[in-house]
Amino acid sequence: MSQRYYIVGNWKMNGMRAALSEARAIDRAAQRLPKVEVALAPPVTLIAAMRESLNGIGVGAQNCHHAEKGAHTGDLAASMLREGGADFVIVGHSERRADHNETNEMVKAKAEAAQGVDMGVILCVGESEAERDSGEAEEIVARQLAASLPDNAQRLSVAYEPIWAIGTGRVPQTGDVAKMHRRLREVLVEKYGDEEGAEVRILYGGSVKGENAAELLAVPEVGGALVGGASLTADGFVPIVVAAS
Ligand code: G2H
Repeated sequence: MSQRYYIVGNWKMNGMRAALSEARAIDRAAQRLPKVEVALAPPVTLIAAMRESLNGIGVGAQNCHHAEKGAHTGDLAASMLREGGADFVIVGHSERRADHNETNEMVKAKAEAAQGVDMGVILCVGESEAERDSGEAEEIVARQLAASLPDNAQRLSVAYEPIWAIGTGRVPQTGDVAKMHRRLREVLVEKYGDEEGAEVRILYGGSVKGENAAELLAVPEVGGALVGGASLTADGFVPIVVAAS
């Protein structure tokens, strides 16, 4: 298993050029903390500018189309994102599953498209509040993951993001995070085998902040964090990177 925590900021639909100063401050801090792998996924409009001005952190995209090219107005192929400066893609975020009706099959195809042009993939899964209340969350998310996984584990990370914890300030009990990550590890090992299945990092996402990062990162099988709101400023994000160092 990789020793370094992977801390990724998902800027969602936030950030104009003025926000590049925050990215630069995050980059400077990350260069002082080489034990942590840090990355940002800004809106597409900022990918190239970040790639040019940042040295110590990865830059990625928040989505890609599954096709290589063609008549898909407004979409972007993984190869285009890569040429534009992205070295990984987030796929299957619950906001895209909800806003764009993305299915597990589509998420799998997007992950494979990104791997096909040698990009990293962060594949998101997570349960709704009703699914959590049903007492079946682990099995529901395990099935979602199994159906979304690409055929190989090349440059793959998984992000477990309970939907009810996203942007709400609520986080699961660490015991529940541990149970879920353990179950997702089983799915990965079943799919890719003992060795490759153990290498895939499983990030936690959902209201991660400087104040709760150390506790969440200490949970067994948590290999990093996917951070939304708190990643938009250096003041919010750097303490999370420090907690991972
Ligand atoms: C979950 C997370 C980032 P936030 O979506 O992927 O967002 O940290 O704002 O809950």
